[in-house]
Amino acid sequence: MDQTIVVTGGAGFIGSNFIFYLADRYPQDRIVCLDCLTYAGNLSTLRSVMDRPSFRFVKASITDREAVEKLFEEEKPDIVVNFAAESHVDRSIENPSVFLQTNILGTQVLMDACRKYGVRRFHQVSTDEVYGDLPLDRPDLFFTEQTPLHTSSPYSASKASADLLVLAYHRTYGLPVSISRCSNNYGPYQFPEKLIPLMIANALADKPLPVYGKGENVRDWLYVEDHCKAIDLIMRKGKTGEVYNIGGHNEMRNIDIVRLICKKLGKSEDLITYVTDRKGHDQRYAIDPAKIHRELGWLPETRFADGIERTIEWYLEHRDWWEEIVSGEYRNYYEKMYSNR
Ligand code: NAD
Ligand code: TDX
Repeated sequence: MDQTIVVTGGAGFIGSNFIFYLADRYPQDRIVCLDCLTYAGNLSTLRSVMDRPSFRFVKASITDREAVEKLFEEEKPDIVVNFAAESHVDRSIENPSVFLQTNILGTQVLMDACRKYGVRRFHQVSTDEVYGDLPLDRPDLFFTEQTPLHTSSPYSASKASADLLVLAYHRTYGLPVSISRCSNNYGPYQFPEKLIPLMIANALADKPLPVYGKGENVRDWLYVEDHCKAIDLIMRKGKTGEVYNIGGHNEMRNIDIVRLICKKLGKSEDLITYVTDRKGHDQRYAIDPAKIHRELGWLPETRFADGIERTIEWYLEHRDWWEEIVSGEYRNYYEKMYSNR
C-alpha cells in the first residue's frame, strides 16, 4: 500500500464520487471511509468498492472522539479528507443544532486526531457559500480566496466557522491543512433534496416543480468529477495553510435549469410552481478559480451540456437508488417542507 487515505462522509454524494475517483486512479492506496450514515448517507452507493481488500468502511460519527481515535490508531492515515457534513441549507434553517455539532465540532475532533497521529495532510472540503452572495446586477464580481467570509444561513455559518478553526489549527499547532471552497456540484448519487435531482425526480413523477421565489437566483455549477479531481490535486500538491476556490465559470439561473430539465425529459413547463422563497436566500454565487489553475494547473473538463445529459441519464438508469429514498423517511421531510409552501 502506498498511502492510507481516510475519507469522511464517503457514503454521501461528493464523498462517494471521490472514493470512486481514488479507487480508479490509485489502486495501490488504501481507502478508509468513515461515515455515520445519516439520512444522506447510503451504503449501497459504495457497493462497487466494498469488496476491495484495499477498502474499509467504518460506521461512526466524526463527533465521536473515541471512535475517531480508535480508527486513527488502527489505520495511521497519511491523509484525511473531510466531506462529512450536514449539507442542506433548508434543513439548517429548520434545525441548526446538528449543523454546528457535525460541521464545526466534528471537524475539531478530526483535527485533534490528526495532530495526535501525525497525519501529513488534513483537507477540509468547504463551500463557496462561506463568502455569502453577490448581487445579480454585478456580473463583473466573483469570489476570490480574499473575499471576506459573510454567511447567510446556519449551514454556511457552520462551514465558515469550521474553515476558521482549520486555519487556526494550522497557525497555532502547525497542522498541515488545506481548504477547498467549491461551487454547486451536480452528478450521480446526489440526494434528491437538492435542486437538480429533486427536479428530475418530480418531473419524472409529473409532480409540481417547486421553484423558490422568482427562480432568478444564480448558481455556478460544476460536474462532481471535476470537483474530485481538484481536491485530489490540492491534497497531494497544494500548499499547506492555503485556501483554493474551485469552480468552472458556469453560472445559471435556477429557472433555466428547471426549464432545461423539463425539455430534456419531454415534460411540460406547466409543472413549474413558484413557491415561497427560502429565508435569507443567497442571490448569486460565482467563483474565480484563477488560483487553482495558476498553481496546480486545474481546469474543469466536463461542459455543463454534457454533464447534465450524463446526470439525467444516470437518474433514469438508477431509479431504484433514488426511488427508495423518495418513498422512505424522506417523504415526511418533503411533506413538511413543501406542502402549503
Ligand atoms: P451529502 O449530504 O450528500 O453527504 C454527507 C455525508 O456525510 C453523508 O454520507 C452523511 O452520512 C455523512 N455524515 C453526516 N454527518 C456525519 C457525521 N457526524 N459523521 C460522519 N459522517 C457524517 O453532502 P455532499 O453534497 O456530498 O457534500 C459533501 C461536502 O462537500 C460537505 O462538506 C459540503 O459542505 C461540501 N460541499 C458540497 C457542495 C454541493 O454542491 N453538494 C458544494 C461545495 C461543498
Ligand atoms: O426545491 C428547491 N427549489 C429551488 O428553487 C430547491 C431544493 C432549491 N431551489 C433553489 C435554491 C437555490 O437557489 O435552487 C438553488 C440550489 O439549491 P440547493 O440545491 O439546495 O443548493 P444550494 O442552496 O445552492 O447549496 C448547495 O451548494 C453549496 C449545496 O447544497 C451545499 O451543500 C453547497 O455547499
